Amino acid sequence: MMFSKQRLMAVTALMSLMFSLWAGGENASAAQTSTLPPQASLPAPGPEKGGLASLYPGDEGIERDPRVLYVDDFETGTIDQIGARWGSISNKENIDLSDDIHGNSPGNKSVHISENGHLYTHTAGADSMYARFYVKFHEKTGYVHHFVHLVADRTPTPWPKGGAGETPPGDAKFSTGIEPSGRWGKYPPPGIWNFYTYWHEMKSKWGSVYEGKPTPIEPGRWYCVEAMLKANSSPDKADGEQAFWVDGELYGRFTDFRWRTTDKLKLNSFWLLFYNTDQPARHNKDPKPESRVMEVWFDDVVIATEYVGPVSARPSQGKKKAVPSKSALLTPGLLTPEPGSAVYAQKFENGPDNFEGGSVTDDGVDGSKAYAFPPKGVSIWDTYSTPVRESTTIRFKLKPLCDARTVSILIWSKKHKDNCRYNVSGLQKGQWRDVEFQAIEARVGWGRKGPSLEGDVLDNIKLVYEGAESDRILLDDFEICE
Ligand SMILES: [Ca+2]
Repeated sequence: MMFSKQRLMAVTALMSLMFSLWAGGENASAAQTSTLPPQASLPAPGPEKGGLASLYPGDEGIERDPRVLYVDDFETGTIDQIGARWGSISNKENIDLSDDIHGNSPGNKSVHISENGHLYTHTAGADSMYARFYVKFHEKTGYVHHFVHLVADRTPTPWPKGGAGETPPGDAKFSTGIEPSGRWGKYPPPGIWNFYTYWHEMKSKWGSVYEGKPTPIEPGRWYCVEAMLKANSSPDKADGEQAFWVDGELYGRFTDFRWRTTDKLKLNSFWLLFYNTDQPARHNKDPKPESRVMEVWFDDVVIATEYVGPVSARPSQGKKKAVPSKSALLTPGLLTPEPGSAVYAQKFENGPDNFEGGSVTDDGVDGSKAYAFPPKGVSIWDTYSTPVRESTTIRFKLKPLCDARTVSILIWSKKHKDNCRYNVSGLQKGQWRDVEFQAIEARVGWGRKGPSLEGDVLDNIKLVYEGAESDRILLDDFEICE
């Protein structure tokens, strides 16, 4: 729960910011407002004063505030276009636009998901993330398995990564889900709001749960929900936080987290998720799971580095459409550094170079040569050498001529005197697969929970898989980029 000391500090910071703005005089504010709405130069009002949304009646123009990371009011575009700008959509056939809107809606449409589906997107990296959204469960809703998540991911991909039951390394990932939970049948569906949280110091491999105010969620009613994650200020400090608000009321605030072990790990991913299985009905001893209707509506997503708050008042013309945001991953180099130039490239047209363990063969990409290797592997040593930076990238193509679906990649680390590992799974016999990953994704240990290759030198690689001695996988278009 909230410490009064922190409240005092927040008020002090707000006052000093206000004083500095006043002291700046007219010229300073004129310079700031040429392209930004005038509200953008105001200090952010805290939760007690309505938040950023109070500066933008009806959310009008809120997407142009520099503190705002992402906006979608679902007023623009088709489901396909919405999926494209978010970057990842799943079970598209279960997602449609609806005219069911909340009482303060400045628009005409919401997004509606049946059974299972998600929209997943990325923002510029930030040290704190506030995600406000409106949500309504179907009046006959059952219990929900997993729901909306805020994520810090060092090596973001357009698609959400799994990770259930895995403790993430402190320099790679942390996340929290704002989720409805029946708390083992204690509350009627969908339950109460709670946090479901994963980070490197979590107590069990299945994450940690944080219950807030135990007010049951009413099915069939719109709510304004806002979840916040604030990273610890430095790697050795346990001063991270998380909090959530319902209709502008603080329901839970949890402090003293050491979410991350490096400042390079930023909050940058948002997962509007509706994930259902039969598990929560069993866990909550739902007496009539067959009568449940698993549907949810979302609207007015605003993600910011400050508290947003519920929509305040009406837009100037009664209704408005936002200029919706797009995933930060769609702007090359914004979130992950672009791979540098190639320090080594091999297409096997002139032989194997220093690759060992297999042999050059035909049937490469587009009728070229490739390198065929058996289960015990292919490796290359002392042929290239490059310091591992954030941008250092390994690329190649694989095509199994056998039933193997997973290839393990081993990179020997001089620094850790152990192999760093990365796995490629889901390979299909007879099909080329493009593999690309950042060198810092390779980590020590079978479960890849140890340290990464960060700060090491990349000068070797080995690829192995399980199979019969006569099995072969083709390797082609191998490339190491700085
Ligand atoms: Ca809307």
